[in-house]
Amino acid sequence: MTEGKKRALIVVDVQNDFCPGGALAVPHGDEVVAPLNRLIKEFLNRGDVVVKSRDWHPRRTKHFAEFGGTWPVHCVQETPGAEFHKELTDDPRIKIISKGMGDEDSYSAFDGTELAKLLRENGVKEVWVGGLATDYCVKNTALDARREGFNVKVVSEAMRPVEVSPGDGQRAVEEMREAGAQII
Ligand code: VGL
Ligand code: ZN
Repeated sequence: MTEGKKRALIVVDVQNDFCPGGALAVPHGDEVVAPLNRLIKEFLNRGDVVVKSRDWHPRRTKHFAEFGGTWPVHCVQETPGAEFHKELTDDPRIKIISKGMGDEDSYSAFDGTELAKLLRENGVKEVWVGGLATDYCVKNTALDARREGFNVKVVSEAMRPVEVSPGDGQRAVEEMREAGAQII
């Protein structure tokens, strides 16, 4: 293990349902794949930690409009929509974190998961965050990473917003910056 500033890359929810053609498509969502693949390669080559989070919902959850929530049915466990984008790099060294298994809207990859523990056990000090969507899961993951005491870098070219309201993407960026995340 490297001394000092060990890094982790957190690839947030790059799943079919968040990409064009998916159930909750993020405009241009698939454009994050190429820059993320470059980062995955760089991090793995250096021996840094790479984590992929995935939205991993039961068919019935209050997260879905059908059961009183906000969103169309998406990323249901074991369905094609919940699979990672097929071009996203796969590697046995990558750790997978599943989230959203309950009834609450849980957007952060830290919420109800072992992510903070996993990062600490690996001596991580700094996390780099990218993926989908900027204004939900990327934002909440970056904010929680700050709360957990990590240095945070958010990779602009490797994320896209869903923008339920126009401007949500830019507001999310401001919020992350105000929380001490560096936008690169
Ligand atoms: C997400 C909306 C609903 C996300 C997840 O991954 O950003 N957004 N569930
Ligand atoms: Zn979801």
